[in-house]
Amino acid sequence: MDPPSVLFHHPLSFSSQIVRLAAAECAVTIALVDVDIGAGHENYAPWYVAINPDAVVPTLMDNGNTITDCVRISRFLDSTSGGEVLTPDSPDERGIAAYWIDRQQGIRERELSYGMAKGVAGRFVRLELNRRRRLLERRKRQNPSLAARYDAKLRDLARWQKHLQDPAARQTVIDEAVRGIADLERHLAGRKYIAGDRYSLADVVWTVLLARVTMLGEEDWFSPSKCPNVSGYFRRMSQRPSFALAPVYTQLPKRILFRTMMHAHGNNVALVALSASTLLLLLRQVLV
Ligand SMILES: N[C@@H](CCC(=O)N[C@@H](CS)C(=O)NCC(=O)O)C(=O)O
Repeated sequence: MDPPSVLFHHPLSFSSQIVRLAAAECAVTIALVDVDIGAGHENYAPWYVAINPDAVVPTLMDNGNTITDCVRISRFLDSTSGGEVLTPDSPDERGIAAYWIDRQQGIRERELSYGMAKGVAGRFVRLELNRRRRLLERRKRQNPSLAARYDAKLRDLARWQKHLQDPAARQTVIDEAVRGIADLERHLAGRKYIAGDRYSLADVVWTVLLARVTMLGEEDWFSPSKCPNVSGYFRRMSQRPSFALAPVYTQLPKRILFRTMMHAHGNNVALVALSASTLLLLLRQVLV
Protein backbone atom coordinates (compact mmCIF):
# COMPACT_ATOMS: atom_id res chain seq x y z
CA MET A 1 0.00 0.00 0.00
CA ASP A 2 1.26 3.52 -0.90
CA PRO A 3 2.04 5.82 2.03
CA PRO A 4 -0.60 8.58 2.48
CA SER A 5 0.00 11.94 0.82
CA VAL A 6 1.45 14.61 3.09
CA LEU A 7 -0.21 18.01 3.27
CA PHE A 8 1.85 20.93 4.55
CA HIS A 9 -0.81 23.25 5.89
CA HIS A 10 -1.83 25.63 8.64
CA PRO A 11 -5.03 24.92 10.60
CA LEU A 12 -6.46 28.43 10.08
CA SER A 13 -5.25 29.07 6.53
CA PHE A 14 -8.06 29.65 4.07
CA SER A 15 -6.50 27.61 1.26
CA SER A 16 -5.53 24.79 3.63
CA GLN A 17 -9.14 24.56 4.82
CA ILE A 18 -10.27 24.17 1.19
CA VAL A 19 -7.97 21.18 0.70
CA ARG A 20 -8.88 19.61 4.05
CA LEU A 21 -12.60 19.98 3.29
CA ALA A 22 -12.12 18.48 -0.19
CA ALA A 23 -10.15 15.58 1.31
CA ALA A 24 -12.86 14.99 3.93
CA GLU A 25 -15.58 14.95 1.24
CA CYS A 26 -13.54 12.53 -0.89
CA ALA A 27 -12.76 10.41 2.18
CA VAL A 28 -9.06 10.55 1.27
CA THR A 29 -6.56 10.06 4.07
CA ILE A 30 -3.77 12.63 4.15
CA ALA A 31 -1.06 13.12 6.74
CA LEU A 32 -1.01 16.70 8.01
CA VAL A 33 2.17 18.63 8.79
CA ASP A 34 1.72 22.07 10.37
CA VAL A 35 3.68 24.95 8.86
CA ASP A 36 3.64 28.06 11.03
CA ILE A 37 2.66 30.86 8.66
CA GLY A 38 2.05 33.12 11.68
CA ALA A 39 4.78 34.88 13.62
CA GLY A 40 7.12 31.89 13.14
CA HIS A 41 7.09 32.28 9.31
CA GLU A 42 8.19 28.72 8.77
CA ASN A 43 6.92 29.08 5.21
CA TYR A 44 9.88 31.40 4.50
CA ALA A 45 12.41 28.76 5.55
CA PRO A 46 14.58 27.59 2.63
CA TRP A 47 13.36 23.98 2.87
CA TYR A 48 9.78 25.17 2.41
CA VAL A 49 10.50 27.73 -0.33
CA ALA A 50 12.31 24.93 -2.16
CA ILE A 51 9.07 22.92 -2.34
CA ASN A 52 6.63 25.83 -2.68
CA PRO A 53 8.06 28.68 -4.82
CA ASP A 54 5.36 31.11 -3.59
CA ALA A 55 6.16 30.31 0.08
CA VAL A 56 2.48 29.70 0.86
CA VAL A 57 0.48 26.82 2.29
CA PRO A 58 -0.84 24.36 1.32
CA THR A 59 1.56 22.01 -0.47
CA LEU A 60 0.82 18.36 -1.13
CA MET A 61 3.56 15.76 -1.44
CA ASP A 62 2.33 12.61 -3.11
CA ASN A 63 4.65 9.79 -4.07
CA GLY A 64 7.54 12.16 -4.75
CA ASN A 65 5.34 14.68 -6.62
CA THR A 66 4.84 18.17 -5.23
CA ILE A 67 1.52 19.87 -5.92
CA THR A 68 0.71 23.46 -4.96
CA ASP A 69 -2.44 25.62 -5.15
CA CYS A 70 -5.54 24.60 -3.22
CA VAL A 71 -7.79 24.06 -6.26
CA ARG A 72 -5.19 21.98 -8.08
CA ILE A 73 -4.54 19.90 -4.96
CA SER A 74 -8.27 19.38 -4.39
CA ARG A 75 -8.78 18.30 -8.02
CA PHE A 76 -5.84 15.93 -7.67
CA LEU A 77 -7.29 14.37 -4.49
CA ASP A 78 -10.67 14.06 -6.21
CA SER A 79 -9.11 12.31 -9.21
CA THR A 80 -7.24 9.84 -7.02
CA SER A 81 -10.18 9.12 -4.71
CA GLY A 82 -11.60 6.63 -7.17
CA GLY A 83 -14.99 8.28 -7.54
CA GLU A 84 -14.47 11.92 -8.62
CA VAL A 85 -17.06 12.81 -6.01
CA LEU A 86 -16.35 16.55 -6.37
CA THR A 87 -16.69 16.66 -10.17
CA PRO A 88 -20.18 17.05 -11.68
CA ASP A 89 -21.23 14.50 -14.30
CA SER A 90 -22.39 16.63 -17.21
CA PRO A 91 -20.15 19.04 -19.17
CA ASP A 92 -22.69 21.80 -18.54
CA GLU A 93 -22.53 21.31 -14.76
CA ARG A 94 -18.74 21.06 -14.87
CA GLY A 95 -18.73 24.44 -16.61
CA ILE A 96 -20.97 25.92 -13.91
CA ALA A 97 -18.72 24.51 -11.16
CA ALA A 98 -15.60 25.91 -12.87
CA TYR A 99 -17.23 29.34 -13.19
CA TRP A 100 -18.09 29.50 -9.47
CA ILE A 101 -14.69 28.17 -8.40
CA ASP A 102 -13.10 31.00 -10.42
CA ARG A 103 -15.50 33.53 -8.93
CA GLN A 104 -14.55 32.46 -5.40
CA GLN A 105 -10.83 32.36 -6.13
CA GLY A 106 -11.14 35.84 -7.64
CA ILE A 107 -12.16 37.19 -4.22
CA ARG A 108 -8.91 38.33 -2.64
CA GLU A 109 -9.27 36.54 0.68
CA ARG A 110 -5.83 37.57 2.00
CA GLU A 111 -6.45 41.27 1.38
CA LEU A 112 -9.96 40.89 2.77
CA SER A 113 -8.85 39.14 5.98
CA TYR A 114 -5.89 41.42 6.75
CA GLY A 115 -7.66 44.56 5.58
CA MET A 116 -10.62 43.91 7.86
CA ALA A 117 -8.77 43.01 11.05
CA LYS A 118 -9.87 45.80 13.35
CA GLY A 119 -8.40 47.83 16.24
CA VAL A 120 -5.13 46.87 17.90
CA ALA A 121 -5.13 43.44 16.23
CA GLY A 122 -5.46 45.10 12.82
CA ARG A 123 -2.60 47.50 13.51
CA PHE A 124 -0.50 44.60 14.81
CA VAL A 125 -0.98 42.35 11.75
CA ARG A 126 -0.27 45.23 9.37
CA LEU A 127 2.87 46.25 11.29
CA GLU A 128 3.96 42.63 11.31
CA LEU A 129 4.34 42.81 7.53
CA ASN A 130 7.48 44.96 8.05
CA ARG A 131 8.96 42.15 10.11
CA ARG A 132 8.25 39.77 7.25
CA ARG A 133 10.11 42.04 4.83
CA ARG A 134 13.22 42.06 7.02
CA LEU A 135 13.05 38.29 7.46
CA LEU A 136 12.65 37.69 3.71
CA GLU A 137 15.61 39.99 2.96
CA ARG A 138 17.75 38.06 5.45
CA ARG A 139 16.64 34.71 4.03
CA LYS A 140 17.49 35.94 0.53
CA ARG A 141 21.03 36.95 1.60
CA GLN A 142 21.57 33.61 3.33
CA ASN A 143 20.18 31.50 0.45
CA PRO A 144 21.41 32.90 -2.88
CA SER A 145 20.14 29.87 -4.83
CA LEU A 146 16.57 30.82 -3.81
CA ALA A 147 17.06 34.57 -4.32
CA ALA A 148 14.60 34.76 -7.25
CA ARG A 149 11.85 33.18 -5.13
CA TYR A 150 12.51 35.48 -2.16
CA ASP A 151 12.56 38.47 -4.55
CA ALA A 152 9.16 37.49 -5.95
CA LYS A 153 7.82 37.16 -2.39
CA LEU A 154 9.23 40.59 -1.48
CA ARG A 155 7.53 42.14 -4.53
CA ASP A 156 4.26 40.47 -3.57
CA LEU A 157 4.64 41.76 0.01
CA ALA A 158 5.24 45.32 -1.24
CA ARG A 159 2.06 45.18 -3.38
CA TRP A 160 0.14 43.78 -0.42
CA GLN A 161 1.36 46.50 1.97
CA LYS A 162 0.55 49.22 -0.58
CA HIS A 163 -2.93 47.77 -0.91
CA LEU A 164 -3.50 47.72 2.87
CA GLN A 165 -2.51 51.38 3.17
CA ASP A 166 -5.08 52.42 0.58
CA PRO A 167 -8.64 52.65 2.03
CA ALA A 168 -10.20 52.77 -1.48
CA ALA A 169 -8.39 49.57 -2.51
CA ARG A 170 -9.50 47.90 0.74
CA GLN A 171 -13.09 48.88 0.03
CA THR A 172 -12.84 47.44 -3.51
CA VAL A 173 -11.95 44.02 -2.08
CA ILE A 174 -14.92 44.19 0.30
CA ASP A 175 -17.22 45.23 -2.58
CA GLU A 176 -15.98 42.31 -4.70
CA ALA A 177 -16.76 39.86 -1.89
CA VAL A 178 -20.21 41.33 -1.23
CA ARG A 179 -20.99 41.29 -4.98
CA GLY A 180 -19.85 37.66 -5.24
CA ILE A 181 -22.19 36.67 -2.41
CA ALA A 182 -25.10 38.64 -3.96
CA ASP A 183 -24.54 36.87 -7.31
CA LEU A 184 -24.43 33.52 -5.52
CA GLU A 185 -27.72 34.41 -3.83
CA ARG A 186 -29.39 34.75 -7.24
CA HIS A 187 -27.74 31.61 -8.58
CA LEU A 188 -28.80 29.48 -5.61
CA ALA A 189 -32.52 30.25 -6.04
CA GLY A 190 -34.23 26.85 -6.27
CA ARG A 191 -30.87 25.01 -6.05
CA LYS A 192 -29.48 22.83 -3.28
CA TYR A 193 -25.89 22.86 -4.55
CA ILE A 194 -23.94 25.25 -6.77
CA ALA A 195 -23.54 22.95 -9.77
CA GLY A 196 -26.16 20.32 -10.49
CA ASP A 197 -27.89 18.16 -7.96
CA ARG A 198 -24.89 17.05 -5.99
CA TYR A 199 -22.03 18.49 -3.97
CA SER A 200 -18.93 19.62 -5.91
CA LEU A 201 -15.65 21.47 -5.51
CA ALA A 202 -17.56 24.72 -6.09
CA ASP A 203 -19.41 24.01 -2.83
CA VAL A 204 -16.09 23.33 -1.07
CA VAL A 205 -14.57 26.70 -1.94
CA TRP A 206 -17.72 28.74 -1.23
CA THR A 207 -18.29 26.97 2.10
CA VAL A 208 -14.81 27.99 3.23
CA LEU A 209 -15.30 31.55 1.96
CA LEU A 210 -18.59 31.94 3.86
CA ALA A 211 -16.93 30.50 6.99
CA ARG A 212 -14.14 33.07 6.64
CA VAL A 213 -16.63 35.93 6.25
CA THR A 214 -18.27 34.65 9.46
CA MET A 215 -14.91 34.56 11.23
CA LEU A 216 -14.34 38.17 10.19
CA GLY A 217 -17.61 39.05 11.96
CA GLU A 218 -19.37 39.94 8.69
CA GLU A 219 -21.98 37.16 8.53
CA ASP A 220 -24.46 39.98 8.09
CA TRP A 221 -23.33 40.08 4.43
CA PHE A 222 -25.45 36.97 3.96
CA SER A 223 -28.02 37.33 6.74
CA PRO A 224 -31.33 35.42 6.27
CA SER A 225 -33.13 38.69 5.51
CA LYS A 226 -30.61 39.85 2.87
CA CYS A 227 -29.56 36.52 1.37
CA PRO A 228 -31.97 33.75 2.41
CA ASN A 229 -30.60 31.33 -0.21
CA VAL A 230 -26.94 31.78 0.78
CA SER A 231 -27.63 31.74 4.51
CA GLY A 232 -29.71 28.53 4.22
CA TYR A 233 -27.05 27.05 1.94
CA PHE A 234 -24.24 27.82 4.40
CA ARG A 235 -26.25 26.34 7.26
CA ARG A 236 -26.70 23.11 5.29
CA MET A 237 -23.06 22.98 4.16
CA SER A 238 -21.76 23.55 7.67
CA GLN A 239 -23.91 20.68 8.96
CA ARG A 240 -22.20 18.19 6.66
CA PRO A 241 -19.86 15.88 8.64
CA SER A 242 -16.92 17.04 6.48
CA PHE A 243 -17.15 20.57 7.92
CA ALA A 244 -16.26 19.40 11.43
CA LEU A 245 -13.91 16.74 10.14
CA ALA A 246 -11.77 19.13 8.05
CA PRO A 247 -12.18 21.23 10.27
CA VAL A 248 -13.40 24.52 8.80
CA TYR A 249 -13.35 27.41 11.27
CA THR A 250 -15.92 30.15 11.79
CA GLN A 251 -14.13 31.48 14.89
CA LEU A 252 -10.49 31.94 15.87
CA PRO A 253 -9.78 28.98 18.18
CA LYS A 254 -7.75 30.27 21.16
CA ARG A 255 -6.00 26.90 21.46
CA ILE A 256 -4.47 27.22 17.98
CA LEU A 257 -3.58 30.89 18.45
CA PHE A 258 -1.80 30.03 21.70
CA ARG A 259 0.05 27.12 20.07
CA THR A 260 1.15 29.34 17.16
CA MET A 261 2.34 32.04 19.58
CA MET A 262 4.28 29.54 21.68
CA HIS A 263 5.76 27.99 18.56
CA ALA A 264 7.01 31.35 17.36
CA HIS A 265 7.83 33.03 20.65
CA GLY A 266 8.27 30.07 22.99
CA ASN A 267 11.79 31.11 24.01
CA ASN A 268 10.78 34.72 24.59
CA VAL A 269 7.74 33.70 26.65
CA ALA A 270 9.93 31.44 28.79
CA LEU A 271 12.46 34.28 29.20
CA VAL A 272 9.79 36.76 30.25
CA ALA A 273 8.32 34.24 32.75
CA LEU A 274 11.81 33.59 34.17
CA SER A 275 12.63 37.32 34.50
CA ALA A 276 9.25 38.01 36.15
CA SER A 277 9.74 35.27 38.76
CA THR A 278 13.34 36.45 39.45
CA LEU A 279 12.05 39.99 39.93
CA LEU A 280 9.36 38.76 42.32
CA LEU A 281 11.96 36.83 44.37
CA LEU A 282 14.20 39.93 44.57
CA LEU A 283 11.28 42.12 45.61
CA ARG A 284 10.37 39.69 48.36
CA GLN A 285 13.99 39.79 49.64
CA VAL A 286 13.89 43.60 49.74
CA LEU A 287 10.41 43.93 51.21
CA VAL A 288 10.49 41.22 53.87
N1 LIG B 1 -3.02 30.25 -4.64
C1 LIG B 1 -2.61 29.64 -3.39
C2 LIG B 1 -2.72 30.68 -2.30
C3 LIG B 1 -2.20 30.16 -0.99
C4 LIG B 1 -2.10 31.23 0.07
O1 LIG B 1 -2.23 32.43 -0.18
N2 LIG B 1 -1.83 30.79 1.32
C5 LIG B 1 -1.73 31.68 2.43
C6 LIG B 1 -2.58 31.16 3.58
S1 LIG B 1 -4.24 30.94 3.12
C7 LIG B 1 -0.29 31.72 2.94
O2 LIG B 1 0.37 30.72 3.01
N3 LIG B 1 0.19 32.91 3.32
C8 LIG B 1 1.47 33.07 3.92
C9 LIG B 1 2.32 34.13 3.30
O3 LIG B 1 2.02 34.61 2.18
O4 LIG B 1 3.31 34.50 3.93
C10 LIG B 1 -3.48 28.43 -3.11
O5 LIG B 1 -4.60 28.39 -3.57
O6 LIG B 1 -3.03 27.49 -2.46
